[in-house]
Amino acid sequence: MSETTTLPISALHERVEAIFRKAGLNSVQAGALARVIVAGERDACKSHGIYRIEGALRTVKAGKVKPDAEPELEKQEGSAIVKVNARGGFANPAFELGLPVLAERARVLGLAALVINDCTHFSALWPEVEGLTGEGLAGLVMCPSYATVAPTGGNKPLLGTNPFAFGWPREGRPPYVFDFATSVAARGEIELHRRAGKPLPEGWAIDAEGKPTTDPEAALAGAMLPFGGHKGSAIGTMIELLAGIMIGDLTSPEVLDYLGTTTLAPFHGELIIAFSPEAFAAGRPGNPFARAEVLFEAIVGQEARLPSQRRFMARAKSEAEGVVLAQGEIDQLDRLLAL
Ligand code: NDP
Ligand code: PYC
Repeated sequence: MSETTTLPISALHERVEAIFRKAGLNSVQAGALARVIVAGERDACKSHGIYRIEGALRTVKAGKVKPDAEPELEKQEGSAIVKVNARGGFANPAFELGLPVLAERARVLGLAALVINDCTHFSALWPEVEGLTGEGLAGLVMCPSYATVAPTGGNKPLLGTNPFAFGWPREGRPPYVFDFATSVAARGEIELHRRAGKPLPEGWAIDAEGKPTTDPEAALAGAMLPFGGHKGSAIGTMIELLAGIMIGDLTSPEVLDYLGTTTLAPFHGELIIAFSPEAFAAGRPGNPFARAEVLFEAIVGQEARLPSQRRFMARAKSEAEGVVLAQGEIDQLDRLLAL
């Protein structure tokens, strides 16, 4: 068996934050990045854990993200639209800044949206969703990426892997959360297959000639496919419209034009919509949270699992025992800290 090391979550956070601080990120950026990356490892989401550190650092080095950016809340008293300008920094600190205002507006108005502009976003969306459910709110989160996915019926990269996530709060239990790419798989998964020298499952990608491929290199040079055929293609397009064009930010093809590569983290905007279930259900029979539990019980009653159940189990284990890292990953952290 290969060698592993188990680190307490706080120790891993310290190491990751120190790597970012050493690379010149200010404490706002470094702290928020370390929180999402460590959360990825803690929850066994390898495609958005420490594997993402090098991409973030490459993006800083290429001058495509500002390591010392201070996100700015644009004050619009009473509006349901809360705006945070990331000012060229990462999306995560901008979200942390906007969340309390978003939550307050959603509670007062029944629903509110947080628009983040001018940000670099490389992370999973469930940390944002859990920020909302932690406030007792339901929510939707989405953002473009860069053109790597062919629309159904097409054969060239155009849409992004455009992640889409939803959360519903639950009393005394982890929330109901789903979070996925609108491509068959996240691009990070393709990259992890390439690194491991493993073929892709069929149906994930086409090569540069538009032919189906299971070769990760050919897939990276060709195009990924949307999940669910025309349905995923349409949802991916909706995300380009709402979280790109509608919020006055870049679409996935524009992101690729701007960066000129998919080896750097994408620069665009993000849309987060928060709902107060109590406000929507007011005056109607039944408590929405109690009714939701009936639905969840019926799902689990069929031996189906709820999305994020695997992640919450991994989290409980990591919180009890620490995060297990392969020796290669420990070496990678040491190397990055020594840079
Ligand atoms: P997955 O296909 O791995 O998982 C998607 C969701 O489905 C998860 O909530 C997962 O829960 C759930 N799920 C998986 N299997 C089942 C099952 N059998 N029954 C019920 N639920 C299930 O996600 P992707 O590979 O598509 O995406 C991975 C991550 O990549 C996401 O977090 C996404 O935000 C991120 N991403 C980010 C991008 C960006 O630009 N920032 C772009 C694209 C993706 P569980 O975790 O518990 O397994
Ligand atoms: O995994 O598809 C992905 C991805 C793109 C940008 C960040 N993650």
